[in-house]
Amino acid sequence: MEKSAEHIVVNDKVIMLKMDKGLDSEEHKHFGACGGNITAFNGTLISPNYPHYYPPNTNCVWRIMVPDPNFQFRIQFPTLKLEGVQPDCEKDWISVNGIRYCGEHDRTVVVPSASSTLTVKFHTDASVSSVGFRAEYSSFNPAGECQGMHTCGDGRCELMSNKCDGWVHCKDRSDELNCVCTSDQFRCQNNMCKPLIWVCDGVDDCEDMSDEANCDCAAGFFACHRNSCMPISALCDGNIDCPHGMDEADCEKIDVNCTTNTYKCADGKCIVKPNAECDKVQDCLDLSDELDCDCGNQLAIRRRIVNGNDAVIGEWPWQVSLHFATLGHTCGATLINNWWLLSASHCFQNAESYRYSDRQLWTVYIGMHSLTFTDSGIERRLIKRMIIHEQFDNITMDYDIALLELSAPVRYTSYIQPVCLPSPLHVFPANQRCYVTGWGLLQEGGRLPVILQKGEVRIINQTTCNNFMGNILTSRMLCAGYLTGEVDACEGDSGGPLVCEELSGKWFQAGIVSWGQGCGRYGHPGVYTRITKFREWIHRNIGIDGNT
Ligand code: 4AZ
Repeated sequence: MEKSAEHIVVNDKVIMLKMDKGLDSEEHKHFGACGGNITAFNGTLISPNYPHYYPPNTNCVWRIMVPDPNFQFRIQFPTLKLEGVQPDCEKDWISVNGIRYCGEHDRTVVVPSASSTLTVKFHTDASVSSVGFRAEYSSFNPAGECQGMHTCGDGRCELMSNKCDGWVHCKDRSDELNCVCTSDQFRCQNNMCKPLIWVCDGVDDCEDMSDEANCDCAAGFFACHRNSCMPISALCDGNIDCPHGMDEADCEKIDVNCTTNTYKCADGKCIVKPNAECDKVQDCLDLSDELDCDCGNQLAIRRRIVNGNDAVIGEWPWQVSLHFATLGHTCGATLINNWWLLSASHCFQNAESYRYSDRQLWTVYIGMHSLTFTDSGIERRLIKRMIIHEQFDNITMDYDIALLELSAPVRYTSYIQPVCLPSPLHVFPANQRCYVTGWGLLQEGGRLPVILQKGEVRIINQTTCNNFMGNILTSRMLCAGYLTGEVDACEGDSGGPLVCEELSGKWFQAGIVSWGQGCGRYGHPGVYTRITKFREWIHRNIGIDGNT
């Protein structure tokens, strides 16, 4: 058996013919069969009736063997929705080589098996049922598949230089496990190594909070944020060292030279404080930093659902759904004031049979949560004026920004609020947790949701992202998501927002969903239009005199 993927597929097809039953997933779906003995290098298992609810009182056993004993299996679950609660899983469960899994998982669960056989059991009790599972199993040769490279649990090969560098590259995190930390790294409680400079920076990089624990500051250090420590010399030095720029806040340095680390007041004076706008502290002598701050407020909700996918009603009150002709939801947008929406230029480019550039063919829904129109308080508008950025390039996707003027203004409610637009110098630091929201496809090539979806993504450093993407990003673009894929925007989310919460509790829009190679793919995070580059353009076009 050779190592190339093509061979695996070819062999797989040959070997699939030898299966005990007609065990291709389609046949399971059609005949309701479940379980059986399989000899294959890779394949797919689904629960009976998938993607519809599985039947009660079901027991299935699959025994899977890889034809080459030098190979090992891994199995991953792109969908796993079973009644029950981990770890007991007393209701419905699936087990892989004796370990049970149940409940709802909104990210792929990867189970390395370290063995050339897989025994997968599926059990359901007599009570409530759910969507079930879709499992993809594949095999790899741990001895030689990734010569000179690291083999991830899902078989991907990763450069050795990516191993133990603090960034997770493999979906199963195996490139960051069992590392010997270097002198400039911190050893997390879970044994991952992270750069020392990430310790006590307010971001849970270890994912077990160990890099953010015990952050009481020693002499000569000050607390940045959530007890994180920095040398005193970093205070008010004009450089942003702490998350949210806390080390440059309250420095009382007004009328300093305007640089990339300063905020410019309406009177032209600069202050050494990043993200000073609308932070509920009056910094500029002319008070301009706290003017026009009726934005970015979540009025209808008190807390968010952790790790949920469905948004809570009123959680993203600036989110707008743009419906094209008879196609229904087609793009997202955000409300930036009573009259204007922000969206992506590429949503309004004509396609073969659709005149997307015709403003009269669009309908705008504001205050929407479910595409079924069941919520009260939805405002419907037409588009009076469409402003596409004059430098939009539909090949490179540069300048992917558009403004839409509403046919009539909207009144703000708990469910309809504008988002805050960041000043050109607003900093969204790498690793900051932000949210992308929209009614886009749930998976690449998948279906559209009915309820507004939210996904937590992290801002990715521009240089890191550009390296990954082959240097095709411009300075008007920003990456967010995960280099390993997983949470991402997709078709239909375009034009919608990437928003980040500031310490003041206000939400600022960092990006507009623009493009990406596929959705949630490994090494291809979502690319967004970088809003800080456009506040002056936005203000010029909607008739507000910008101060920057
Ligand atoms: C799209 O087709 C699209 N994964 C939007 C965002 C992304 C990919 C595609 C990002 O509108």
